[in-house]
Amino acid sequence: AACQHLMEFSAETQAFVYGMQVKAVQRMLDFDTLCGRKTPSVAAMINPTGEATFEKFLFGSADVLIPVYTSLAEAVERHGKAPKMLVSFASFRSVFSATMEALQFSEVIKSQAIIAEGVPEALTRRLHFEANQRGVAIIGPATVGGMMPGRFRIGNAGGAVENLLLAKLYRPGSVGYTTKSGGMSNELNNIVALNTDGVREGIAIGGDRWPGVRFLDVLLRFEADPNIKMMVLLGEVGGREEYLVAEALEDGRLTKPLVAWCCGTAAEAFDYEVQFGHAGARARDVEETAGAKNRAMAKAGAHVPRSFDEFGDLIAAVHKALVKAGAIVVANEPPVPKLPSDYDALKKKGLVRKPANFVCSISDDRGPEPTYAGVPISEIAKDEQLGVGGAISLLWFRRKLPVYVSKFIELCIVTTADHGPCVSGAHNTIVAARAGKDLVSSLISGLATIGPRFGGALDEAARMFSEALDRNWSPEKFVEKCKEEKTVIMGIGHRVKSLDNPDARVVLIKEYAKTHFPATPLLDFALAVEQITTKKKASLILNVDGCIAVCFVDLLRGCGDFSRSEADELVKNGVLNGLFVASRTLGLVGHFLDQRRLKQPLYRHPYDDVTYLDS
Ligand code: Q5B
Repeated sequence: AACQHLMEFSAETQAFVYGMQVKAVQRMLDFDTLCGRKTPSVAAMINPTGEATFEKFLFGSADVLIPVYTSLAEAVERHGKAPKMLVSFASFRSVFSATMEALQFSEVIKSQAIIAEGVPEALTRRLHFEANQRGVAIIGPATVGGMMPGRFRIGNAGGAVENLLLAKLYRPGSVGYTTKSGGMSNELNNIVALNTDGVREGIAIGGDRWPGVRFLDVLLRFEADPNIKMMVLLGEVGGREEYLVAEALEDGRLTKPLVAWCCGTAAEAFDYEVQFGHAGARARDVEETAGAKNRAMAKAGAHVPRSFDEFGDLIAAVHKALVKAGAIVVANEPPVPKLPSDYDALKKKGLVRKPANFVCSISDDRGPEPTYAGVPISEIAKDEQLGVGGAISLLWFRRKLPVYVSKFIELCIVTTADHGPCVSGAHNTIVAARAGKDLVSSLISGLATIGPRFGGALDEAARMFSEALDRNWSPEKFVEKCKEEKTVIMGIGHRVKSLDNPDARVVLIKEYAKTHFPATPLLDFALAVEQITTKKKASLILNVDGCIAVCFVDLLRGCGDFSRSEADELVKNGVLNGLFVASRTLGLVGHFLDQRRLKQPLYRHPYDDVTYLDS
């Protein structure tokens, strides 16, 4: 009965694909391209656990959007009454309910292919009963589906594009075949292509004991199809399907030449039952052995070879006789169609190249774990000496630096991470947070204040002091020159810190440099400048920006890991301000979280704190 339910497949037939099997859908569309189909063979995908959306695929070399629905009901409602096949990738756990749901739409979904393996036999039999009641054909479970060359491909049937081309599945032949699984149908695609004018239709009924559409159903369908001139059956040990075929040969329901073979004859060499790969591939009695079934089919009139080795030759002989008798007229071979190659696949084979748009020399996440300057993060994490300073060394300087250098970086980060709520950066972050802005916006608002007056004086301080030292200027001459040019000395001066109220951060940084650095010529020069500027005003101290800047130049120049030009280039490129940005980010995030925690309302500046000049 299932035979008459199995729908006709044309080059207009479309499927609903149940489950987000994007690779299978792309394979179906690639097959469409090879066959010259005008419309994609997939109408829609069903993703019951996801969201209604569109999924982008390639149809030939063009992009197509295939709709994704969350229910079959919606797919059926949106796609009209034209019959559809359901290619169901529902798992063995959900396939029963998915199939039952699909049976409610039997006026549209005429056939279903169930790919899942491991569906409980009791549920399978119930599904087949219900499907028969509603006139729906089910191929499977545990099947790859089937192949209708030149017209329609069910899911992954036929395998990779190379196989489709080698087996000429892009155009129809005169042979109808049926078998059990994907592997066996691939074998048949190849054998039939090598020995005949090709496959007209191939259906894999599935490897379970209780298939929906059965061998006889498929062969009766072939019998009724005038385009199919000969039939091929590749069965296997286990089950009794082949006896139904033998009966139909004997009583005349099957008249077309049938070449048949049951695999698993080797099982008879064992004195115990052998279970092959498919759930149904086990002989429960002598009649279910491959040998017995081969003998029964041969007796009934099928062409049965002596062994699988002769299967192809026998198919060729039967085909040749049909050609000779004029029953098969071999068509002219059309040109082999071309499928545009995927860039990724060609690249893998080394057949295409293109210059990259980006270059990166600090990190790589393509391997099993990310690397910073080639060092795996597990190694960085394990090395107690490296820490945050070590990670910064690798990412900013692309090398492991001595421990005293990474510890100095950490000291700079720790000491400048925050300087209270009143400084420009924290203030802006707080105001933005209180205006209801999110973390990133509030952080950006604070970071944006870092500049020549606040926190962003490091690079320029390094440049000014080094230039003076490199020109052998005395501290006095340097201060004099700046005065003449009416330039403020970057790294000098502080709003609240002074000789009387020294900056503890500067003390710590100076001490560290003096203790650990090989030499501190620029720090010494800057301290001599401070002696002069503080004579003018006690607040014109070497500030935290200036102190870090000159110490870092001493470090880059003196640690032995950088050439002089590398050291100069790093400063020129902005590494020192980067240090302040990195550290202050910690504090600004803290201020944002603090405001959120304290549920602070919108800030409005008081009128009495503004001098209005227009009144
Ligand atoms: N005078 C920092 O100014 C500040 C002079 C100078 C020569 C100088 C000012 C300055 C250079 C930039 C710099 C980093 C704007 C500072 C930081 C991080 C922070 C912040 C925090 C944190 C302070 C009074 C008199 C005037 C000026 C003269 C001033 N600076 N002369 N060279 N560098 N420095 N920025 O206090 O004759 O009376 O007209 O621009 O290094 O941002 O904690 O707050 O961690 O968050 O407003 O530490 O020094 O001084 O402008 O009233 O000047 O001194 O020409 O002379 P003040 P002003 P005169 S660290």
